[in-house]
Amino acid sequence: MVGPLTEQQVDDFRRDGHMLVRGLIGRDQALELAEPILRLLRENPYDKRPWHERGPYDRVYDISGDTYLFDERCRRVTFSDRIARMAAQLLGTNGVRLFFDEAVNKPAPGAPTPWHRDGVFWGIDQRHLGLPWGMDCIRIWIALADLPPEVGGMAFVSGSHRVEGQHFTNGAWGWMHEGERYPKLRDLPLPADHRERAWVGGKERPVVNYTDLRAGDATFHTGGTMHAAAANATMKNRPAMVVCHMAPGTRMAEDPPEIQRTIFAPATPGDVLDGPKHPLLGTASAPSSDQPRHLATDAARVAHTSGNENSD
Ligand SMILES: O=C(O)CCC(=O)C(=O)O
Repeated sequence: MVGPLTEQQVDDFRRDGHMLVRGLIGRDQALELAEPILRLLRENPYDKRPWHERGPYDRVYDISGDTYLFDERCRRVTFSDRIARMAAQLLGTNGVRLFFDEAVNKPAPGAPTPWHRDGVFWGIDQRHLGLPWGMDCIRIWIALADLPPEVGGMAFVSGSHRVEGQHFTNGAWGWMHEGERYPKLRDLPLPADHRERAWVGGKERPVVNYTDLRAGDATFHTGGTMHAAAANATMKNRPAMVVCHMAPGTRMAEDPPEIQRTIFAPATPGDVLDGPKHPLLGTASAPSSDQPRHLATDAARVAHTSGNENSD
């Protein structure tokens, strides 16, 4: 099992805003996880529109949250104290709070994922926490299939998390925002290799495209890191599981995107996000294992299965 991270990994991540961790979970475990992830996406409780009826940006990949409520195997990854501790190392905090988890699949054929930053959609406020500059949430994207070079995982602009604009709260920027602001970035061909560079924030920066991934390999990035992914031109799905962790003390923003208000309920704007949906994981005293502990989130699970989503 990989983890904890070395000091070098932590330093490199804080400089670049992204990293690759080979074998974050076992390959067999990852290949097995593809089944519930793809099933959850087929049954997607949040978006019932058929693929062909979706808008161009919704067709980039299929996505659905709360995998841990759906399958015990997902739950082991979402609540892994071992993985959470790695996120805490990157943030420099004693433990992290689960922000959310997600099933993601780029079907075949699937359009390229445009350049974007995730944090614009999140509606959280961490400015009072004194995190290392450019660090906010840690998003962990785990490949659930072997991905040959022509498919690959995601590409990142190194250092883009340190460029102005990541401490936003209102989600006013759209999917294509970064491409519109940085046309050279929009036109950058993908997959790029390590020699590609992008002009972002008044500076030429390296673009790193992680390719040739095996199931179980994972990329980590922050909410401010610009990233994109190549089209899936193969005949196979490209499933992934995502876990996103935030620093303890993170608040819901005063002006979050509308959808986040629903997701964060019953929390209201300005509240610290420390309810049962956001358990504390990966503290120094937690066992460094993938065995889910009994957490208050079980209350959320019971509420979910009984169809009452607001009672937790
Ligand atoms: O899977 C992809 O193509 C992109 C996913 C993504 O943007 C993310 O997980 O932050």
